[in-house]
Parts: sequence; structure tokens; C-alpha cells
Amino acid sequence: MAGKNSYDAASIAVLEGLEAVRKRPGMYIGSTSRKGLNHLIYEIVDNAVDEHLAGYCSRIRVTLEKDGSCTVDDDGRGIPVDMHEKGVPAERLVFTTLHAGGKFDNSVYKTSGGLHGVGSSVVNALSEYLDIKIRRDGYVHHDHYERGLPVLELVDGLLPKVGKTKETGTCVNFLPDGEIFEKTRFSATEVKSRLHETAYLNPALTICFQDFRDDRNEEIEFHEPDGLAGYIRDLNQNEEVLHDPVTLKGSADGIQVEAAFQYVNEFRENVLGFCNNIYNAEGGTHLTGFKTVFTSVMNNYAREIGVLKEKDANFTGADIRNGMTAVISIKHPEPRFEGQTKTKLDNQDAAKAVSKVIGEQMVLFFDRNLEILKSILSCAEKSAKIRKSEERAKTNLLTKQKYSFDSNGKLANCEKKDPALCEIFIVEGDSAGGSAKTARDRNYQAILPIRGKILNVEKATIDKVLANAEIKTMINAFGCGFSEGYGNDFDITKLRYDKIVIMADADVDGAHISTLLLTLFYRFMPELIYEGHVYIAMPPLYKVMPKKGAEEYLYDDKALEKYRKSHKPGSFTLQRYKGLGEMDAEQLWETTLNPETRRMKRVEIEDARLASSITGVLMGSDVPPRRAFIYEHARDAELDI
Ligand code: 2B7
Repeated sequence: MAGKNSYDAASIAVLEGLEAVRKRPGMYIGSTSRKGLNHLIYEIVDNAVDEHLAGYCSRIRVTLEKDGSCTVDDDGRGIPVDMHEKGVPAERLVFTTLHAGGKFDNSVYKTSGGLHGVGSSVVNALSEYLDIKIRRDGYVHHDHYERGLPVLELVDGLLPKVGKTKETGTCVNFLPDGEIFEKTRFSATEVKSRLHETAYLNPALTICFQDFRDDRNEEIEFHEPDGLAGYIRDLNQNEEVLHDPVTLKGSADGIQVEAAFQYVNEFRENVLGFCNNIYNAEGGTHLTGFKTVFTSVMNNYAREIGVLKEKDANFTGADIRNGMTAVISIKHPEPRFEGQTKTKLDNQDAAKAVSKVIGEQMVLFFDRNLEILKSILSCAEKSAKIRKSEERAKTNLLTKQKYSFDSNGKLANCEKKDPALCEIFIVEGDSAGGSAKTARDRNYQAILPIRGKILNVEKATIDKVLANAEIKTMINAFGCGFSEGYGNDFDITKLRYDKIVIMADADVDGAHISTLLLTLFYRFMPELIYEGHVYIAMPPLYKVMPKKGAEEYLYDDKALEKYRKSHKPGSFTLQRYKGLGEMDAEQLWETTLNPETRRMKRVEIEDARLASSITGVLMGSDVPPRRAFIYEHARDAELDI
């Protein structure tokens, strides 16, 4: 029987495909962590969204069921169930073969940003069970799989019918396989956020989310008829916005392009890219096209209306995007991705199409909206002003002060030069600094005393930061320069000390000094922290001297409490250290300097991030928000302009 043979061949291919997916799940869904788990839902939902894009589905319901499974239901045409040439119902091909393409490869499904229709089979292969009901041709057709393999008997080569219906659509219920996933509990927060995003990108679609786990009975509907403009509005909901969101759209070379943007009164940019409804974390050609054309059109306008004079240089792209929130969404028939996480759009024609559409549409818009144009250009002017003041400060420092090593003569350097062996202690106060100089092992321990409170770098202009004597001495002593907004002159390989130890009193002032130093490192020399070179000395608070037995250092009040419980009052004398200055050289050596006995804590990036009060925004944006601080204090900076 010819039919039987080809069916056997098909089932071998299915088994091989399933095995490949189960063997290397990460290749198909990124990872087997919670992220990969949630991804299963997105793969199924994306197929329903494709059916929406084809013009046949307007509602999708996603339910996190009590038993840990997930149900996705759409009101599309229903996956075809008729017998396919390979002797199985079309639905089985969709759920069992890695390349369900072929027959289904019409233009709409090609626009899919995910796995090009292989998503359903991947989810199936990674599920303990997957149950599907298809409403189509007046019936409810049923199919069921276990770990990717069909378990229902076909009836005359077709799926069993389990009811009649006038409706159409597809309903998939699946339980992720505990043998594959590290965690099998979906994250409602993450799923909701992704569904909301999908709703913004598809304004005619309604997505209902339900969570029935733990008797929660949560239900939310995502419907965003304003599309990208609504997305931008929500992204900026807590900001001082300078105008209403602007949307631009069109298509070129078979690529649909849509963009929306809005400026806010903040020193940052936030530009997001999507291709075929999928977020591109690493950006790519659509963003490059957008940024390039936006910069060039705005510079032209700036000259036209006299914001830039003939002698002035152009604004940089970052100047122009200062304060911008934007979403660029394109539909591409054959997207390609590159980058570490394969989320960077790589198609060169996308850059061209975006730049063509946006360039044309921008001019149409700004010719009629001069007020918005002017307020955007004034954001660019502010940015350019700060950029220039930063550049100047930097050249000043580099030219005049490069060789002013230990300009104040306060650094007591160590004799050895091998950085791997050397340590530098930054010590608060001259008196503690003095004891530390006596106490240290001068072979490989350097001491840098700093006086009083050093400058709070969060609140100072960059010029002031770099003019500060203590900071200058530190930068010079470390030997690797510093990095800031433009260009990175920091070179960790030049670091002269393997360990940089902050030594401050165990009191409020000491904590403040440590915070300021950490903030300084975090902003200007973050690699010191990333690479684990920064430590905080943990000097003891008390010394106890028992009448009998050995003396001990106690590092906190808890330790003292414990000591008191096990030693009778009167059986010991207690010495409390108010500051490092109270310790003699020998005590200082023993508690904070001697590598054999000292206590210190390596600074994690989280500590430094906490220390720096502006953190949240700091990491994620192209324009460092510290420029906001600089701008707020630009009154000082302007003096040098
Ligand atoms: C390439 C594969 C994945 N497919 C169809 C048609 C409709 C349809 C689907 C779907 C997820 C959970 C509820 C086309 C496309 C398969 O071919 S997948 N609807 N919904 C879905 O997966 N939802 C289709 C042409 C004519 N009739 C139906």
C-alpha cells in the first residue's frame, strides 16, 4: 500500500523531529528556564496572531489553568483538518513536523516573526500533553498528543468529531513537560506584559487573559485601538510630555513600516524595535534606518529655521534623540536575525524601507507642526550644550593633568610594582591615614588618606568632579583613567592595584564616605566593580579583653550580645572603637590590613548601584541620565562655555 509506506516515512520524520526538539530544547525556545517556559505560550499565541493578520481572527483568549496547563483559544478559521497528501490530517502535520511550512506557506504566515509555523510542533514536543479542538465546517474536531506523539485513532483517516458548532476557531490546551523545564509555573506578570504589547501592535485585536491558578480568578482584557500611539502614551505615562504622540506609517519594497514617537522632559532616549510583532531586544536595521533618517531630517530643519548657524556642527544622533520615546514596528516577508540572542534584525532592505517611509512622512508632518519641531530641536540644543561641556572637561583633564600623579603628595605608595600583589587602602581622615601608613606592609600596601567628605559626584558637574583634588589623586593612583558619556578612556589593564579597599569608620559618616566613593567608581570606573577589585574594610566595633583567656575583636552589636551571654559581667573589659583613628598601628594591622586576619567585603555591582541613587535609568539608556544632573547644575558649567 503506497499510502501506508509514505505514512511510515512521515512518522519516522516526526519521531526524528520530536527527538531533536526534546534533545536540544534551547535551540528552539531559547532556554528551559522560566523564560523558555513562557515562550511556549507566545509560540502558540503568535500563530493565532498570524491568523488575525490574515484577516480572520479578532479575539484570542489565554488561560492559565488550575492544573498548570495553558489554554489558547482563537476565533479564526480553525486549522485545516482535511486529509493531507501524506495521509494524515493537515492539523497533525502542523503539530508534528518541524517544517509545517509548504502548504501553509502563504504570504501571511511568512510574515510570522517566530518560528515560521514550526512553533506549534515545538510546543507539542515539549508538552506532557497537548489537546486541540478545532471548530470548523460545522464540527468540533478533536486531537490529542503525549510528548508530541498523537494518541487518538483516526476515523477513516480523519480526526474524531466530538460535537457540532456554528463557530470557527482553534483551541489548544497544553501542559509543559516537567522532564524538560526547570520550572513549570508560568509567570503571569511576564505573560500579561507580552500580551499587552501584542495588543498595542495589533490595534484591531482583543486579547483576554485569565489566571485560574490558586483560586485567583483574575481576568483582564487587552485591547488597544490607538496602537503604537497608545503604547507610547503608556510608556510615558509618568513623564512630563512635550507633545502628543506622533505616528508615521507607509510601506516600501513590500515592507510595512509604522513608527510612533513622543518627547519627554528627561535626559534619556528609549527607542524600541519590533519586526513582525516580535520585540527586537538588540535592535537592528529597522532602528538604524530610523535613527539615521531622523537625525538627518532634523539637522536639515535645524539649519532651515536657524537653530544651527552656518558655522555650527550638526547635532549628533544622540542629541536629536534626547528625550525621545519611540516604537518602530515593521512587517517583513523574510526576516533574518543575528546577534547574541538572535534578536537583532539583519535585513539591509529594512533600513532602506524605514528610512524612505519615515523620511517622507516626517517632512509631511513637521511642515505642518512647527511647534513640535521647535520643542524637539530645543531638546537637541540642551543635549549638545552638555555634550560640549563634557568634552571640554575631558580634554582639560587629559592634557593638563595627566601626569600629575599624586599631586598632593599624600599617597604613600607601595614598593612592589606588580599589580597582582598590590593593594591600595583609601582611608578616611588624616589621623587614621597616619596610623595606616605606619601599620601597613609597605612592600605591597599603599595608603591614600582622604580628608573629610569627598565631593558628591551625583550632584556635581563633571568639571567639578574632575577638578576635585581627592578624586584626581585617586584616578591618577589607580592608573587606568576614567570613562564617561563620550568615548571610554578607561583601561582596566593599566590598574596598579589588584585590591582597592575603602577604609572608613563604622559610623554614619563612614557609611556616607563609602557611598560617595562607590558612586564615584560606579559612574566613572564601573569595571573596577564589575571585575571585583573594590572592597570595603570591616573594622571591628569592639575589643574585649577577658581577665582569663585571649582578647577578641567584635565586629557588630550582635557579636557583643552573644559575648555578653557567654561571659559574666566583670570578667572582661570592653573597648569600643569610635573610629579607625582610635586604633593603634598594631590593632589596625591586625583588624584591617593583615590579609591573614582582616575582614573585608567585596563590593558587588548591586551595592554600588544602590549607592548611586539614580540607578534605575542608568543602565538601560544610551544617554546616561547623569547628564540630567549635569544639566541641572549647568549654571556652573556655563561659566566655562
Ligand atoms: C503554519 C500553520 C501554523 N493555520 C492555518 C489556518 C488557520 C489557523 C492556523 C491557527 C493557536 C491557538 C489557539 C489557513 C498555520 C496553520 O493554516 S493556526 N489558525 N490558529 C492557531 O494556531 N491558534 C487556515 C487557511 C485556511 N483555513 C485555515
